[in-house]
Amino acid sequence: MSQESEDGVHTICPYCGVGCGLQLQEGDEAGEVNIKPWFDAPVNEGALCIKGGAATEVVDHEERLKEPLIRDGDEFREASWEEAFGRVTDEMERIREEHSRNAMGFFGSSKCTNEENYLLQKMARRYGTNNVDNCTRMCHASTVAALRASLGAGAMTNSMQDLREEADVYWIQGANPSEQHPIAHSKYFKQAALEDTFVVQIDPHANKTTRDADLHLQLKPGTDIPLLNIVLKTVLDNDWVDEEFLDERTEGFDDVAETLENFDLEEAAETCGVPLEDIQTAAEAYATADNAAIFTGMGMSQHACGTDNVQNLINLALMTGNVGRPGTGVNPLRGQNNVQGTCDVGTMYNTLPGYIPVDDDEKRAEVADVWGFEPPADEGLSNVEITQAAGDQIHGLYVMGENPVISEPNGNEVVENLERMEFIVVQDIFMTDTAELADVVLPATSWAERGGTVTNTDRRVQRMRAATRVPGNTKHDLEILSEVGTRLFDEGFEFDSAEDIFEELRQVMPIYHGITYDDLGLEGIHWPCYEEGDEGDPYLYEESFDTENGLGKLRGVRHQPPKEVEDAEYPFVLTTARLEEHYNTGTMSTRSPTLMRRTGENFVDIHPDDADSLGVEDEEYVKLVSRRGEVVVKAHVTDDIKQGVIWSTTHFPDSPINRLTNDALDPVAKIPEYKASAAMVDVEPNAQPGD
Ligand SMILES: Nc1nc2c(c(=O)[nH]1)N[C@H]1C(S)=C(S)[C@@H](COP(=O)(O)OP(=O)(O)OC[C@H]3O[C@@H](n4cnc5c(=O)[nH]c(N)nc54)[C@H](O)[C@@H]3O)O[C@H]1N2
Ligand SMILES: Nc1nc2c(c(=O)[nH]1)N[C@H]1C(S)=C(S)[C@@H](COP(=O)(O)OP(=O)(O)OC[C@H]3O[C@@H](n4cnc5c(=O)[nH]c(N)nc54)[C@H](O)[C@@H]3O)O[C@H]1N2
Ligand code: SF4
Ligand SMILES: [Mo]
Repeated sequence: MSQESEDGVHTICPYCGVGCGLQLQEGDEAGEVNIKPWFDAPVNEGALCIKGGAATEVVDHEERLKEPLIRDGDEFREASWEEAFGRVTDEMERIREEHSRNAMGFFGSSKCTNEENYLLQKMARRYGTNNVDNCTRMCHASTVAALRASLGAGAMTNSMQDLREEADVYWIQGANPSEQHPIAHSKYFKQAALEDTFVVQIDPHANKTTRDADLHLQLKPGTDIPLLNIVLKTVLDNDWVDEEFLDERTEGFDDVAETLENFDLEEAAETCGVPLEDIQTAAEAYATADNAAIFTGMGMSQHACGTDNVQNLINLALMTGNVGRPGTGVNPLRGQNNVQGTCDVGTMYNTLPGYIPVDDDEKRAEVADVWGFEPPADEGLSNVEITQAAGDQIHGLYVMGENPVISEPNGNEVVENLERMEFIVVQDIFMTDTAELADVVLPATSWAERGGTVTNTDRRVQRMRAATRVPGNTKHDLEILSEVGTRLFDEGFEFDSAEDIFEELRQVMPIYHGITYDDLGLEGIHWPCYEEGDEGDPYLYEESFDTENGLGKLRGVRHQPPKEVEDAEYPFVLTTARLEEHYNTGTMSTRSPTLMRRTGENFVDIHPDDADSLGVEDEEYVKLVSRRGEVVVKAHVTDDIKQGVIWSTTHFPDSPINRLTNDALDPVAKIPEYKASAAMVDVEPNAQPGD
């Protein structure tokens, strides 16, 4: 309470990973809250984007879930918490007895705090399974895999502040920070771009980030590896390699050199659909800058070759010595407000809290000492794999704050599979398309109604604080998990507060070990923070990498076309991405009047030449069809998109684009190929969304 003042409480925006601070003040009615700027907020100093500014519109929304619901035939009926808890624990126990400990899956939530996710993954492991995961699997899993293997930590190498002050070049590949991380962009990167930072953007779609770009390379989706191989070869051929850095701090360069030996520059440029000279101009700008920084996003990560895509960016950074200094590095801007933290605390099928591999016997024993039970050593299934195995290996699912029916690829199959599940419990703040398939729906409190910690994109752990009373019969995610855990296992799940859980969490997580609630204060602390009083590191790898031998690892990679490419029947490459004014599966943003005012329905961007040959008019409804499904959306005829490519969004559950996307996975990180499927445009007169 000490942080409260008459201006309300200090907390963190619930949308993206930038981690903007804001102040919340309670209104007269339960659930009613108002936003005030927090001018000293460490990340944003009072600024908010359109989503942050409208964030309270969903807090006291009339459609909030307020009572536990239990399925009764095709309908739901309201139930008491006692009945709902009883049903959840009975079913979980039954599933383990009738099938096995690995017949349940658990989805954590990057909308929830570190403490809540910590408790969820602990519950999964106490149940006996590592089938626990979060939305990072659909997001930056491949980035994290490549960064961890080659540099050591699966996070931004640098901080927004040093990137703003020191970088001479921004290399932005497959990311749109101006719209997806708007305050990071307006407060940090745009300022630099307006001064003298040279901006290269590599994206099939022009967007607001393009306005600051000095050079936009409009490549065909799925051709990032050949584009980067042109860059690497150009660096080599022109002796722009940082020999000293390569010799002293890296290994694996020979492998890259070998990959590029018989590499045909012209042919590769043709594959990418970008003029060779433009790629070479970009290469020169990056390689000859004093400090050059890479930003990487979903355009790189969401491919079946996502891990290799990011590895090639790491190859570029290491070859030119652009890591380990302010203004450099390889920087994934993380997605949800707490996706970084959700991964940090071990809500993943292969790592315990603090990125301890589940099969590391020694470290697992240390965790077991604190937990009082041994977590399982066998890797679990990822969230997409859990859905794919529904009805076969997986019979029960605990979903906290995810919406796989709309967010996972090949959505028709997701629905079919979830319908085959014996038991699903969904814990959410709204009735979602996933909750519609559940047996029990538990109403959670929202971000404005509870406290805890979240970790933003540059690894800053910050406190959220409750601003308002709890509406209806909702409960905090933490209370729900604590109750379910205690009923199932008696011990290990009783906590009085989020801080109590944090105290346990720091015992098993060396990278958070030095952080306490008191020290977090209003500024937060960057991890790694091993001992109390450590300041944390705003940028990583000054002296050495966090790999076993301290060296950064290069590895040559070759072009791998998307798993499904266009053909006579499905002649377009469909790629999917985001809008500034909407958010993921739209559960929150489509309920926000301010956000709906700007864009109220889904659409597809089609190049004018393609529209001409199809006979499509601007604003006309068209049916998009792939091998897996179809959806009706409005056509936007625009040369923002590359010819031969069509571009749509995931935000509108009424026209769910994931009914079309391909569920091919990256073999290392298991991320789906959301950014390239083959599709056709069917010009049906009078088609309407929902047809
Ligand atoms: N406003 C808003 N902000 C958000 C979100 C939101 O939904 N709305 N979601 C949050 C989340 S969860 C995440 S993960 C982040 C994501 O933030 P970003 O990483 O910026 O994600 P996207 O917009 O999906 O994709 C980025 C760009 O990749 C491009 N692209 C598509 N295919 C390719 C390709 O093959 N190669 C290349 N080089 N580019 C390609 C798209 O055109 C798009 O401009 O945003 C977070 N912030
Ligand atoms: N085609 C395509 N598909 C994609 C992507 C893409 O670019 N293209 N992007 C992928 C990416 S990057 C991501 S991150 C995923 C996102 O996929 P999801 O995580 O499934 O989508 P969200 O809409 O963020 O779902 C969050 C859920 O949490 C609920 N929620 C909000 N606050 C709380 C809370 O306090 N407690 C609880 N219990 N619940 C809460 C929301 O109502 C919502 O239902 O989508 C992926 N899907
Ligand atoms: S940039 Fe992200 S964290 Fe900041 S106000 Fe906007 S949505 Fe919220
Ligand atoms: Mo994401």
